Amino acid sequence: MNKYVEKFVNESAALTKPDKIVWIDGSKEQIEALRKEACSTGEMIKLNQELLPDCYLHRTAVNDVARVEGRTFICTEKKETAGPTNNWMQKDEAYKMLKEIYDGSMKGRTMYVIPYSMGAIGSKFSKIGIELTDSIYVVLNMCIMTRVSSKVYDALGDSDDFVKGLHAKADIDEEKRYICQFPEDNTIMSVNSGYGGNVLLGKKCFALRIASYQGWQQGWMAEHMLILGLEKPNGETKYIAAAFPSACGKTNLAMLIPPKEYLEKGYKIHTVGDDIAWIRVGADGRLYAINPENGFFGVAPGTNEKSNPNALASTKKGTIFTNVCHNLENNTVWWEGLDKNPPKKAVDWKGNPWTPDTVDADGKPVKAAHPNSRFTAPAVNCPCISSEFENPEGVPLDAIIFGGRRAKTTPLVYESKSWENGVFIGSIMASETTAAAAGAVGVVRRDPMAMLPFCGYNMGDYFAHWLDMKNKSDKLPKIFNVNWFRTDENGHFIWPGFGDNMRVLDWIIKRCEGAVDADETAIGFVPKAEDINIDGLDINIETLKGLLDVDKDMWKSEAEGIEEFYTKFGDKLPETLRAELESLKANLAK
Ligand code: SAT
Ligand code: MN
Repeated sequence: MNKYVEKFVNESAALTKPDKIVWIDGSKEQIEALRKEACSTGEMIKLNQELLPDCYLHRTAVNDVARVEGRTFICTEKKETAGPTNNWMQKDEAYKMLKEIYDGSMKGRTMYVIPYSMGAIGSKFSKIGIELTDSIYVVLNMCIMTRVSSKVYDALGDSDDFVKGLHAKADIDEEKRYICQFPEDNTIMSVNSGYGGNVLLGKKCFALRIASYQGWQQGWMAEHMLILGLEKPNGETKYIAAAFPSACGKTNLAMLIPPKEYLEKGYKIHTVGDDIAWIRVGADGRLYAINPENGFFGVAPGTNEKSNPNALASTKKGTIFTNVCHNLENNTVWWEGLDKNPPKKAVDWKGNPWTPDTVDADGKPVKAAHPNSRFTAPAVNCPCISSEFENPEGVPLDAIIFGGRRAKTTPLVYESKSWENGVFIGSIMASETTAAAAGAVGVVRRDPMAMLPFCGYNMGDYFAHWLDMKNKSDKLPKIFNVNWFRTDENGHFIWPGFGDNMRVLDWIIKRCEGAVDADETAIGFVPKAEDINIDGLDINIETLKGLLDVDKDMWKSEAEGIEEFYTKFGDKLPETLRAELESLKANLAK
């Protein structure tokens, strides 16, 4: 056994005092035994094995259903390292405070030791983590979301280069819930939660918060991005990475099915990843991306045969459902937006009996599934998974897309004028908040590169790191911004979205190939309306022009918002970005 792993396990066990320690090897037999055990205690429910083989349902505590940004900390020696957008705790103080909470927290429980690899085991891109947890639910989810295997120890050898993650459910006490990242020590400590993003430590805590810090130190990037391959009728595949905040449709875009007109011509979309991209400069100077994950932790509500058939198909075997509705008619699952046949006899996400007529004390309909209920599905289940999914070299990027959820202001698509301008566009991203994080929903907030909750260091340095990629690569992808969410005066979405987003990807690829012209506006290059293919859509060219419109007055107040946001960063804000803002203001004044 690697002596650093041994020391980590021994020290953590001395602190948390579990009754026993179980070493996870990811084998079928071990997984099956854990499923059985979880079902015997009610932690999981075995679903209809004919309709949903190897699928299970789990409910978290009612107070524990989303990431908790207010209780997520970057713990470093100095506050400046964490920067103005992160909660910070001095790291020694954090360790001290946490040790008290962890002390004896696993008494009467089992500690599981999970060896996992983010990225294919042994790939240059990949990184190793060891998560210790007292939750079988976490073990089983990690076995889907990451590569869990004893082979990880072989890849690690006698090195100390792994991320230490310690998770304890403790009492699921909200007041003592902490999700702490120690990027200077490759350490994560998560306590008093049992919900996905807080406890599957390979995901946001490692693959984004710790990895973004590592990338900054080592010259690569960890981003909150899906990765897709767009295959053209001539067989050539272009790769796109796209950053959107949580629950803004990354999984849907990554698994998009092109509209009929495109399918007939031979266009296809291949999914490489739906949430996280690790990006490095390759030997040829291009940017290459891998998806470090091995599964999809997708939002269930709204996923259906029409919106995302590939995601739905991915959930038909070996999937864990969290906080969805339990359909008692046939022991399967249901959620709002799955179909128009809600079960007549069911249990809601809180564990209460539910029918379509169930109302609360105020007479309002009760939701069967939590809006942030999730499926954890193996990537191999996805019908459109890319042949490059396991490629240890990653895929070369042709375009990077930023996108948010904005009812107004931001046009359907525009292209940056340069890499620097593209970084500026990423840095000013704003989006309406969603149920993926605890707190108000629908409030516009700045979320640079969709990394606000996930950047493990000072965001001013993060912007500088993005700009610095220009010194590392002379073949950088083009940068675009999209917004599928513009609404009309009645609050209805104007753009159909989903599969029809292919039409926008088509324009983006054409721009990368220099095949179409565009109009230069104050904010960047906007398509000529006739270059977006709307054949077969209910939208006419005038509506499309409206979607592409850049309203100078709205953008003037946007520029004021950006200016205010930028002041947070003080002298950490790169001069290049300040100059970009000045140039935007000058363009708007013209
Ligand atoms: O809950 S997760 O953080 O894993 C998903 C998300 O919010 O993007
Ligand atoms: Mn995400």
